[in-house]
Amino acid sequence: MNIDTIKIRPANFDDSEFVAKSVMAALGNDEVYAVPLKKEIKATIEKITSICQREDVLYSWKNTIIAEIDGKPIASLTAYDGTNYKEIKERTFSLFDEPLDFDVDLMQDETREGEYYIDSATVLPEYRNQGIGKKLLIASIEKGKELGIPHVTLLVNPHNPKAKRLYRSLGFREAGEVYVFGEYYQRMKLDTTEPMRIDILTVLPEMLEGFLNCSILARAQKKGLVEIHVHNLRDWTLDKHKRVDDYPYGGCAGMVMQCEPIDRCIESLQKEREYDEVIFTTPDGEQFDQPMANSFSMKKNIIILCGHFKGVDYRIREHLITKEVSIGDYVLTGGELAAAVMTDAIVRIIPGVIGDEQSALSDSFQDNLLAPPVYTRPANYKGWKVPEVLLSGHEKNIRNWELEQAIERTKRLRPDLLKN
Ligand code: 6GU
Repeated sequence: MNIDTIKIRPANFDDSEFVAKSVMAALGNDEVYAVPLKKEIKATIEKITSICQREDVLYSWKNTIIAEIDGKPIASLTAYDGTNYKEIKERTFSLFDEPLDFDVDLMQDETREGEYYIDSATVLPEYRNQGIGKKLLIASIEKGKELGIPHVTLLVNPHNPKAKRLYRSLGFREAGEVYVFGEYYQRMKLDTTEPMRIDILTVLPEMLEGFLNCSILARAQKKGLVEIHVHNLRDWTLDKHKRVDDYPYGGCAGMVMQCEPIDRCIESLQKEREYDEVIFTTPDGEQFDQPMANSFSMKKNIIILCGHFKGVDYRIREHLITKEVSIGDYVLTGGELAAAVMTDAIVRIIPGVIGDEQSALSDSFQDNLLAPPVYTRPANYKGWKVPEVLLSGHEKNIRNWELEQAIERTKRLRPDLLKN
């Protein structure tokens, strides 16, 4: 299976049975996927399906998004606005006519106003551990942001460190415990209003300032969608000559950036907030690409240390750096351009940064396809003509043409992208 062929879409009424099974499986009942189904399970599925078909319950198809492959649903996620939670919860549970095996009255509220609450997410057993749940979570976080709800929250079993790590990687942080379904759960919360923050550490801040104060990056900062701070490492040295580098031990050529200014700067930042990643730009790092940009853009706070001269004292890389990244197989004079490239790629996919939400997603590389050609007026310039189909106004033909072009160009120019 290629995870890029997965489509995420809102559920519809006809998905209600799939939603019902997902909700049951999320409560630990994988028997819903057995063939043949046990009679009593079948009856429960039917009952819960009738609940999921309603629009005024927690587990409504309306609150659900679906992941599908070739038109077949393989995973679902149910999430809702926590406003009026109590009332909707009471209605939902009153519809279960069988006794529940936990005491609803002892249950604390799972969510409240101001939260977009991810109630449950379930992937069919044969599709688990392939990143599908993460895709659904990302789509759901986007939806919470679009709805303008300040927090996205969810509960995780405290004994499931893997799930917790996944949520943390998406920006969720621990926010207390709640007692529900007869057990204590860890509450996790993601702030949708606090913008992502990028701190860039460099000995050449001028090199970045122009770039950051232009066009889309400047607008994103003004709109409060991202905060970018540039730190001059010379401000962090205790050396009276403001030196930040020194000769290498062992006597080879070139200079090496010293530990102290870098360590002091990172330490002072980490005192203020938690950082998800401390990135070092270096030609021998892991190659930067679109999936890496996507994953960085889901983080809350990151530090980028720009490499320089011959390199940095290796102890910094051993003790402080969490990821080493290169932007390609060539050597630059410093890491500033690499940091700029990465920052640009990360920021432009933050929702709201590019006016047209669609455009960042329909880019080259987002679906492993190069983008189709685009044209604008006039339709005929010096006899150079725009393809007929684009002037036809026929939406379906135009989308088909674009897809054909994208595939043809990828086959011709970047066949390596189609390999998997
Ligand atoms: Cl991240 N730094 C430098 N100095 N050169 C590079 C690079 C980084 N990526 C490609 N070349």
